[in-house]
Amino acid sequence: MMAVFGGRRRDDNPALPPGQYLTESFPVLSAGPTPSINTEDWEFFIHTEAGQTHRWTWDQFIALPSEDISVDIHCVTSWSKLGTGWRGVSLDTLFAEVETGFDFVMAHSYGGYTTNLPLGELLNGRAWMAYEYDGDELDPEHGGPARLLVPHLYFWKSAKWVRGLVMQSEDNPGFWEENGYNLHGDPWREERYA
Ligand SMILES: Nc1nc2c(c(=O)[nH]1)N[C@H]1C(S)=C(S)[C@@H](COP(=O)(O)O)O[C@H]1N2
Ligand SMILES: [Mo]
Repeated sequence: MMAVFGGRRRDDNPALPPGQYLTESFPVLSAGPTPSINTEDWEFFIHTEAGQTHRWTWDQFIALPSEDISVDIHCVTSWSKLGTGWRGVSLDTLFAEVETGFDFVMAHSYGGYTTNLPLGELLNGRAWMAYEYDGDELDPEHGGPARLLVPHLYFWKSAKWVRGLVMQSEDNPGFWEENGYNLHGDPWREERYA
């Protein structure tokens, strides 16, 4: 593949959504400090409307089937990075035993960040809990020990340091969505702001 950097040729690359430019670096965007999370204390949960909470310790999580993922990521601040390599657990795997009639999810992170997503867009091989980047354990500033990876939506939906998902009957806004970002965030439709 030919690399095309910034500038006026940026719109030529069909992998680039409208209004985006390519970057080779990996910028860090965090609304607050990087929490330090010990995997011994880490847990991940999915909470349903029936009051059920499915929980995974780090050892249970890491023992789940995982896959290598190569995807393009698109930040609403206009940088895109193509062909990023991750390892993670598909949300299909995590939701396999979860029974819910609710259509929306609020992702909650260590540190308090939240973001809302439609459940349907987390399933069918489109979203992961990523714990490796480029063959190494995920750097804390990029969301380690584990982050959400939902590459078909703007990258603010990929909650770093994610600790759990709460099922919701309605698409209530998360942190950035309450501050003017779009509820959905499809980069191909330029769903940047509300
Ligand atoms: N917990 C948490 N997750 C977050 C954020 C954040 O501030 N806190 N920022 C979001 C935004 S706006 C982007 S662009 C990406 C940035 O991920 P990176 O720092 O690994 O590039 O994380 C997203 N997930
Ligand atoms: Mo972002």
